[in-house]
Amino acid sequence: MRARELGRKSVVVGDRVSLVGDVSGTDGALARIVRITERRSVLRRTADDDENTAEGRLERVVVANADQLVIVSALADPPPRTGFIDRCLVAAYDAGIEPLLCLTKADLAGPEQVVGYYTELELPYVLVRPDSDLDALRALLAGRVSVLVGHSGVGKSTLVNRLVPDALRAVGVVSAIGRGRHTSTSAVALRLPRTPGGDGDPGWIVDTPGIRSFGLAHVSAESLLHGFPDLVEGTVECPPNCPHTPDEADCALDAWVTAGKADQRRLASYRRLLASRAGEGDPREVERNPGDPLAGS
Ligand SMILES: Nc1nc2c(ncn2[C@@H]2O[C@H](COP(=O)(O)OP(=O)(O)OP(=O)(O)O)[C@@H](O)[C@H]2O)c(=O)[nH]1
Ligand SMILES: [Mg+2]
Repeated sequence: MRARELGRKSVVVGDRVSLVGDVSGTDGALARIVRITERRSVLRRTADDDENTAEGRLERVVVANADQLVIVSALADPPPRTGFIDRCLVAAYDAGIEPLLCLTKADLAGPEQVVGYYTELELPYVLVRPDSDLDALRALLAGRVSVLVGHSGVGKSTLVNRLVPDALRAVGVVSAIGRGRHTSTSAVALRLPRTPGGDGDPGWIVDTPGIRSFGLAHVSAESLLHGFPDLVEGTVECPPNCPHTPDEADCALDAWVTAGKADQRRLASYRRLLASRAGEGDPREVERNPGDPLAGS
């Protein structure tokens, strides 16, 4: 039970709390959460990007005290969306959580396109297929709290069940993004099991329900840039208070891209986020980027 003075939505997955009462864990035991320890990190998202809309103001804490954001993207079925991954990167940098890209369904398609898009970023990534061993991933999860985020059907729960065989997380069939049912409906933190020969803490993993979009209304326009470390250095030559928008003739980012220092598509993605924060258009609209099948968010 939660002590009443803590309020309704105060405790989230990952919180460290103080309990009073019967903490034996036996059937019928009752304990009360009386205090929430100060959070080391808070991963948030909003329903959309615009703080002037009701959805934009509706901020959700996804998880507290995570060290690592595992961005789970299938290489096919559903297809990868770099716009979504870019949003997750912004949220991770904003929350002070390290990102890790986990590309699932590598048995269905190759990772070249997605990995190529992030070349300048040196974003760590792992590939997962049904028959791959998960040692590399386990090593990256060890000793930390990691939270899995991704669209519905990308294989988060499948992965959790492989990592934590006792987890028994429900696994669903893939339906069209945004229209189907999400198999997982709440976030759950699970302790990773010790592996034979593995020493030290194997870490914790948090499975979350699939999300349609990662709204960023809570991230300021300046902080958006932190999700694009490959562009940051390019802004050094910008005039003071440069908005970095396409119509800003003196913005140095175009020259930065022309000089081959960053990928044109990353700049386009950053500018789409800027525009979406300003309330221009629906961030979930994939059709706005017809030239780039990867770009949807
Ligand atoms: N071919 C292939 N299929 C996979 C792989 N991983 C998961 N799947 C399948 O993808 C479907 C969806 O997997 P889930 O684990 O339920 O996906 P999820 O991300 O937890 O989905 P939500 O709970 O809705 O967010 C299932 O039919 C899995 O069997 C993989 O590496 N390769
Ligand atoms: Mg799931």
